[in-house]
Amino acid sequence: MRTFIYLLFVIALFSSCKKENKEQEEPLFSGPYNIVYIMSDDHAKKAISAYDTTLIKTPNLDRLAEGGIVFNSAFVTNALCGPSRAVMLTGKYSHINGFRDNGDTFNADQWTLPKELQKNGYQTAVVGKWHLKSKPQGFNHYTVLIDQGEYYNPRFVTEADTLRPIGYTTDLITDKAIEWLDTRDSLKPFMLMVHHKAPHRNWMPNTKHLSLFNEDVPVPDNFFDDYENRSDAAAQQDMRIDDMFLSMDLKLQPDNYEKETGTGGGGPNFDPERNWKNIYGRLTEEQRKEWDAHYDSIGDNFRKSDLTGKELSLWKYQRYMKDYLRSIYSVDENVGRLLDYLEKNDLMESTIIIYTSDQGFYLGEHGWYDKRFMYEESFGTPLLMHIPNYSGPSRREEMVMNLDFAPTLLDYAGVPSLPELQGKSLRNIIEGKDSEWRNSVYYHYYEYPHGWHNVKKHYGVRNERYKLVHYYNDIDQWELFDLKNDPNEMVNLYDHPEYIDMVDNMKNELLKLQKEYHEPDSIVQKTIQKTE
Ligand code: SGN
Ligand code: CA
Repeated sequence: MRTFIYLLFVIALFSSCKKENKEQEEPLFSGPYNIVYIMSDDHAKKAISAYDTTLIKTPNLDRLAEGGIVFNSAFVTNALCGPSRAVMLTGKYSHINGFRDNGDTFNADQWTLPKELQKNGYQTAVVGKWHLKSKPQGFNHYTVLIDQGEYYNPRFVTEADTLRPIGYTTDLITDKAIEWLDTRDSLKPFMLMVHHKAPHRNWMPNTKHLSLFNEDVPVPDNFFDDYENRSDAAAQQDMRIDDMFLSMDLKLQPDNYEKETGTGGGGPNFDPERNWKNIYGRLTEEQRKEWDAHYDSIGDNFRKSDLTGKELSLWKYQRYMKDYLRSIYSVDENVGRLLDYLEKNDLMESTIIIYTSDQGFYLGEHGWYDKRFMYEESFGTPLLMHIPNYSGPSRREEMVMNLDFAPTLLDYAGVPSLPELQGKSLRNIIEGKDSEWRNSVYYHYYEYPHGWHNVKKHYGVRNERYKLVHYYNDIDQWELFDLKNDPNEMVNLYDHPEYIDMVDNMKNELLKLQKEYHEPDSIVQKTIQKTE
């Protein structure tokens, strides 16, 4: 039945284009929409020119945003890969969907968006990073990377096979996505999820882009943060650019330096040099030649320059940023390839396109890389949407979340939402139907003390102006920030006498959200104890 309705819509759309007399035009395509959901890994908003033109030009992402919507205040519920993906698939917070940190295994038997769409006549496919451990369910087709995946010559698993194509992963993921689009049943609506590995650590660009970004990149004002006036959690993380590995992060070879010095966030048993040897060893001879042609001289210069102290930190920052931006260049190029395909195949008028990241990332703010914290850089995430025939405002300020993706896409698919979904359909904002959008967002991060980077467990609430965070477990400290006067979150106002009432207000809001989202009592109690 759905197929039939879809076919009618397609016919209606086609005939509407042919008619000369405007008054007799059929209504524009109104669904069920196709969905192309593109998600990269660790892409900071600041590295998309639709948000900020300082670091990089991303013409294809901007092209997606043009005529569409740029969400300026999009957030994740838990700034880590697996948890974010699980939220997207289920429309529920980590404590409900059961996937709290990257050490968990996703319970794939639970309700998910692709299963629901499939049930309602959609064809579904996912290509790229998966990282949920259990086998994908609810997809007519999947080609996914194993675990984190590799930047070059990656291993993919499909429902039938293991593949190991030669090439650069961002290109290959797009190839596979286009192959699927080409072979799908074109009479049915579809949802295609394209999950890039890039620009995840260790930021390996395509060799053809190694010559880009040779100018130095501006250094954030708080790069040399001393973490004063913050909770101890900020000082005790292990994600400083200063502590990056010379080998796997900065791509030096062992003869370029005396000894590896970084801590790199992986704990004492992680062996960066062995890891780098494996990664580098995966390159084909030809790839290695192109790689070395670029990095050999960087290594030679590094050895000769004998950098120390701040100079060394800044050298690391520049090395990191250049590889990060080059990796994004390829993501942008490949988004362009996909858009070209959709345009050539007349799919733009019937397809919702989303570009987002599994969370934001630090590009030197507080001296950091990685994510996890509820500070703006990682809590925030890019969100660009193409909606066919959209003519509303191109920027939206409402606080939206990755929690909202499932309800939004159900809405555009014409499938009723489920009461247990915890997000809201963005269509309400997009079509101006909801004057009562949420005015605060709730966050909860769990991966501690296991996992990477030593970021303490915390939860918090943010409204338009203020943010309250509680670090717990082996610490019991709070932070309050005024985002208007202190956008870089450098001054914790929690103990400031002038903010006693504000702290109270924010705690009440926090409690309200914890109850609304059904946090377990053990968590709610941690807030209540502090409220009395
Ligand atoms: C890897 C990285 C970490 C990163 C986690 C989680 N180390 O373990 O730096 O925080 O992934 O990232 S690496 O040596 O493998 O690069 S996530 O995006 O998958 O959550
Ligand atoms: Ca990520």
